[in-house]
This record gives sequence, C-alpha cells and structure tokens, in this order.
Amino acid sequence: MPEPIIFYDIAGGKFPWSPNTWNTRYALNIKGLPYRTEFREYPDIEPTCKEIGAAPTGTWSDGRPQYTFPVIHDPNTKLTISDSDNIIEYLEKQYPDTPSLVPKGSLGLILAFRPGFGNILGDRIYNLVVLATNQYLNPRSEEYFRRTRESSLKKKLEDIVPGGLSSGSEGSEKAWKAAQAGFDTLASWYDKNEEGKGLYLLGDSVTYADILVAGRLIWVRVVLGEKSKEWERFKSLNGGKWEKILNNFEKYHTVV
Ligand SMILES: N[C@@H](CCC(=O)N[C@@H](CS)C(=O)NCC(=O)O)C(=O)O
Repeated sequence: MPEPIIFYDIAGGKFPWSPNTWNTRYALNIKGLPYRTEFREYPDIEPTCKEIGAAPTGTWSDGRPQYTFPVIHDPNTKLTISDSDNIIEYLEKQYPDTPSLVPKGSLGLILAFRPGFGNILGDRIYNLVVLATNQYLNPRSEEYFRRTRESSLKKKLEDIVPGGLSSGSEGSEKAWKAAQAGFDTLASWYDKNEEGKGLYLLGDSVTYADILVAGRLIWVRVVLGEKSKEWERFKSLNGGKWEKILNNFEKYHTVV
C-alpha cells in the first residue's frame, strides 16, 4: 500500500466546495488511493505552494505568477504537482492498477473538452454562484475572494445578479436563462452518447470528463445549499439530469 498522498484543498464551510479541488478528490476517491487533506485559507495558497515547491498554474493580469489549489504531494515519489489536469495525468501514469479515468487514447480529447465546456458554461455557472461562494467562505478567505474577484470583474459581487438569484428580477432571470442555455448544450453532448442512454459522456463508466462536470455540480449544490430554493430550481434543469449524475457520484463524496 502506498503512503498517503497529501491533498491541498481550500477551506470554507462545513463541506469542501471548490470545483477544481473536487476534480482531484473525485479522482483520489474513485482510484481508492490513500490520502489526507490539508485545508488552507485563500490567502495561504500562494505561501503554501512556495513552501512545498508547487509550480504556479497561470499568471495574474499584472504578470505575477498565479498559485492555485488543487495541489498534491506524493511522498512515494517525492513529487509535488499542481493543476488538476496535471494531477490526473500523474495519477493515471503512477497508479496504473487503480480504476482508470482516462480511457486509452482519450486524454487529449478530454483536456480539449475542458475549455469547450468552460466556454459554454464557465461564466454562466460562476455568475449563478459567485456570491453564494463568497458567503460560504471563512472570514479571511471571504475578504480575499471579494477583493480579488471584485477587482478583476470590476463589479461588486452583489451586482453580478442584481437582486439575487431568487428575486425574479430581470437580472436573475437572465442569469438563469443563460445557465439553462449552457446546460442545454452540455446535455445535447451527453445525449449523443447511445441516444442518451449512457449516463456518462463516454458511456457507462465515469471518466475525467464527467469529473470536470461533477466538480461544478457539487460546487453549486454545496454553496447554494441542498435545501435551498435555488438548488431546487437548478436541479430541475434538463429533466433532473445533473442531479442524477451527482447522485451517482454520491459514493465518491468521502472527505478524509
Ligand atoms: N487550472 C487549475 C485551476 C485551479 C484554480 O483556479 N483554483 C482556484 C480555486 S477554484 C485557486 O486556487 N485560486 C487561487 C487564488 O485565487 O488566489 C486547476 O485545474 O487546478
């Protein structure tokens, strides 16, 4: 049995919420690899990455390197890896005897699906849940998240969906309609598979493509709240398809 992998996730609320770090938790849980989670507040992501030698994953608009979670440190190989795409590639190669999340020859296609999916839904999901995400965070992260996101969006978080998601305002209906249109496109891709009979994008087995989708779905559910009227509305999209996928992922929601 390998030594537990150290998985770095963003703190906040009672249950992990971050879509990108869920990509990694899902992969670790499905593969059944031993790991433990280190939760850090947003302002501590960069110092932690520097301390453990995790490479930046992008560049801020002012040119500074951008450090992000998820990151894993694998004591078995002494490697530290940032970015959920790099992490999946590493886990697939390093632990070939665990369930594969990337069918042979499909890695490039799944990595191309990510920006494709991002283009049709990234901003639309973000708009729906950015305020709820901010409210879900602990005070230090809340302050950091609001400051950095308002500076890049050049808006108050409250002004992204004026009146709030359940207000019925013109802005909120526009946000819901935009999300619906994006999810309709995603559903049409899923439905191409065996005329909609296969639950997942590539058939009956979960792949990293479905993890990318499920990571967004669990984020929405966690920050809106499973009992909220906003989640009720969300889960009715596309005949409940997204809730069904998330229900199938329930067994991978273990947090260690
Ligand atoms: N491409 C990266 C994106 C990760 C990412 O954007 N993480 C965000 C949280 S969801 C983050 O750590 N942001 C750090 C910050 O805003 O300072 C991945 O897939 O791992």
